[in-house]
Amino acid sequence: MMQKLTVLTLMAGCVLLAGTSHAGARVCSPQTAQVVALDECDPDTFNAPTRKGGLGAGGTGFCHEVALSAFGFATTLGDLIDKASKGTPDPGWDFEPDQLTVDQGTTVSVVDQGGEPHTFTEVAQFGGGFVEPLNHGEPTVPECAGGFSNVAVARTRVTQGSRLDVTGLSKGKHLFQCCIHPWMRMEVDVK
Ligand SMILES: [Cu+2]
Repeated sequence: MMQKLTVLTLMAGCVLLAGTSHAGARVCSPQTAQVVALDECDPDTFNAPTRKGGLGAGGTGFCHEVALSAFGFATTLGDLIDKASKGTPDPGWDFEPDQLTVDQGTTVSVVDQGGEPHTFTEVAQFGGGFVEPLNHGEPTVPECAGGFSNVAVARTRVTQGSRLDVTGLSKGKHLFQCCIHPWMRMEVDVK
């Protein structure tokens, strides 16, 4: 089900971008592999103009709280944190696909189709992110340390509707995770 959805989404994305004057060839080229970051947030609600303080107070509350936690570390995290702390994080928050095999030189292009900011951060080993209550006891991996105040982390951020291109990957196995929701993990194998 999720696989099918992803494929349809990618096709739609390709057509959409091909219609614009710039990025068409690049996005639809076989040398680009797409990854989709998914979450359970409604981007429209999240971005509602009624929001207070710029982070969706007019929205559902749920995603609003999670977003604030990502930036401020201080808000109640509700269901998401509850599930994460029990070791059963919400599977709706995910990178698709879970594994990708690409030729060297391929651009891995990550689009965020949820309503939340994520990061697509290469790590030596999977582990916790920088929002400790979401880590299920795993220590923060060094690559995520400092959160968005660390420019190396900030540059891997993918906000709702935006795209992050990862280029120059060496041959071998690469691990990527979200530094906010650390159960969002995937492997890219470069041939
Ligand atoms: Cu995330």
